[in-house]
Amino acid sequence: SSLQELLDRFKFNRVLDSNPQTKVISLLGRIDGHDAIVTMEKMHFTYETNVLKKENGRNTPVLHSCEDEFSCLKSIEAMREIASNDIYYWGAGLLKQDLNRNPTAKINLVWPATPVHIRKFEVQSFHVIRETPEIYRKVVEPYIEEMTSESRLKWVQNILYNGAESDRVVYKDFVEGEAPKGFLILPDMKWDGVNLDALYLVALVFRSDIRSLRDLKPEHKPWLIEVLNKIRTVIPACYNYAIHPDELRVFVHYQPSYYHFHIHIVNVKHSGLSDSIAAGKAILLEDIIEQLGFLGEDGFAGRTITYVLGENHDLWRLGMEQEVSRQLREDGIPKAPKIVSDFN
Ligand code: M7G
Repeated sequence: SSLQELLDRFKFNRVLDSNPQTKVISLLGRIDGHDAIVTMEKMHFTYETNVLKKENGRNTPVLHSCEDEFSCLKSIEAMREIASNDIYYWGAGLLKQDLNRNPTAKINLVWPATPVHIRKFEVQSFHVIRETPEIYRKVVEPYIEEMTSESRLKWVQNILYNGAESDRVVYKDFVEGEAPKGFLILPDMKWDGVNLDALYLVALVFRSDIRSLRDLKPEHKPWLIEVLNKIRTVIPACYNYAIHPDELRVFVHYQPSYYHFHIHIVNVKHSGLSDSIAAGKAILLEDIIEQLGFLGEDGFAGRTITYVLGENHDLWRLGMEQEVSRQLREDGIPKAPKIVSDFN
């Protein structure tokens, strides 16, 4: 079925999360008897675009920065003034839309959604936890092994080997026989693919021996430097230099949702991305590379990593909850007093 057909059969159940600031809403429902999560996000505005123009007397086209019919004010088709007072005016407007160049919203569907997906989207409480090498081996590594199942990473395999989203791949670096070094870059599911202020790409590596940050060792350092430099060389050129190499936030998540090594590439301007670029989740690739020069031969396997974990994450009930309490006791942090609720 197409996305449109699937959405037509969506039976609403409840709102998982709604955020007026990021203008994102996530709904849980069912399609053909299976759980489905629909996320809708209102799109941001565009103002300028860079286009290649050929000029008289020149052979090579030159890049121009300019407005187009969808640039903020130019796109207003109808206006209703709400009120005015002294030097202040406010109103509501109807903007020109276009399915390709100026869509209204980005719509994501996960179907059939697993309980892991549903819990990830739901409002939850978060905790700052310290993952020591010991707790990693005891609790996290067995979990990661479970989460690298074929079905969970099918989308990654589909992109790398089965041509999924192949028309969207912006860069592919793959030399036969040199698979451990290769990677490809394509638009992330989080990006509408139109608005460069919200540019969000993901680089997937072909090698499958690195499940997360934890598996990175000093021997990977030269390779990571190469990957980062290719990202910074290729991406600005791909987007007509509307974005520069030093305007790319290049980072890795810990914990990630998918345990096949990948790198996030995001416009530095874009900060409204819930926890995607938050301290305690995103680690700059530059910092990872630098640290590999200081960590021993075990690399990140030997380091304590502090991050933010939601209570809905499986790791919370698999042992992180007890670990946090244990650490607080060990650190001598006083227990929070019991708070009696006077609300009724
Ligand atoms: P992560 O750090 O493992 O998870 O990153 P999180 O950021 O979702 O917590 C995985 C990245 O891959 C995310 O930015 C996803 O939006 C993106 N992604 C996930 N899937 C299933 C797809 C997909 O099928 N296609 C593309 N292009 N991106 C995806």
